[in-house]
Amino acid sequence: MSKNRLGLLLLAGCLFLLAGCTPSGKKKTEEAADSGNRLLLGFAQIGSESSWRIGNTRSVQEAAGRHGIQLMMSDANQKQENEIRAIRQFIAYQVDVIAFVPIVEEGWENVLYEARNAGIPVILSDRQISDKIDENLYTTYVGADFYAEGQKAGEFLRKKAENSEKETFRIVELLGTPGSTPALQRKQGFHDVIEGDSRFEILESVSGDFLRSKGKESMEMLLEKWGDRIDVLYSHNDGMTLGAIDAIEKAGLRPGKDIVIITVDGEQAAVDLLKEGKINCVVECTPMLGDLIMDLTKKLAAGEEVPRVIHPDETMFTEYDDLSELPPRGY
Ligand code: GZL
Repeated sequence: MSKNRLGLLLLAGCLFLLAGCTPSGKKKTEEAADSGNRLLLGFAQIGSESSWRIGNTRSVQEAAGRHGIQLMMSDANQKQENEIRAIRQFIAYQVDVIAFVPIVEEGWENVLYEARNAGIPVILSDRQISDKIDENLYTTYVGADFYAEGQKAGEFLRKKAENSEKETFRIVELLGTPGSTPALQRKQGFHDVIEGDSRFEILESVSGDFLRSKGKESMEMLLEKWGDRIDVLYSHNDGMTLGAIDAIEKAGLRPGKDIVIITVDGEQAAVDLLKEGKINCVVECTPMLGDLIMDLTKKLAAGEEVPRVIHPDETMFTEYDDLSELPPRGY
């Protein structure tokens, strides 16, 4: 075959793909649904910043295998621009469905318009985008109710106060990634529960970016600044809490006793420390979203209606609970 002819064929193939059609002229989605071919899901993951995130990635990979869905997964290494690039690659490849974890809530309009123009449905996984963005640019959100998680943390602290002779509780807070849904809503939910209650005073809230290393650094700074005036640590994820506990013990203080510790995620390491009395409350946030995402992928590829929001069931583990029968956490 002459070089010119080969070039023309390749160009035609690219044009078909870009037009969102395979040579048969049908949308890949219709073709996949009709012929029973494996659906192709593009999943843009944000990184591996915590055991929670690693568990979330594993959940998606294992569920894709169980559901017979072909998975293209990218790792953004905590950078939004990498996520956006990956979503553009999924669009060019004409995947059947796109799912992604918005690392922060802002900055997604353009790439989501491109996905809609390509006729590819989008699932928000784990975190949400800003409500200032056209809500028609994605089909559904599957993930936690972070505001409720913050409320649970606040309600535990109120119960702790009712069971204590202390009159006042001075609180420091480790925040998750600035501008991310869990950081914004875990903070709001907690503050709304304790607001107006004179027993509680927030000394300072600082970011640990959901990282163990930054959780330790931030807690060292807070201990340096506030010392033994700190009565409570509210930390937005277990990874930062583990780092903070290192700092607390290095300062000669007893986590769970000198400083009440409330944490979110429910990793095995945090539950183990709860059983040891070094943590007082673990609010669960499950990373096991894989099966929910695959169910949604199949429904969207088949053109079925899906709920706008799906929250997995979540609970809380505290020092008042009998944890002897608690099964392994799996992350
Ligand atoms: C919450 C998730 C958060 C976890 C952190 O759903 O987005 O990101 O709480 C993780 O552990 O880094």
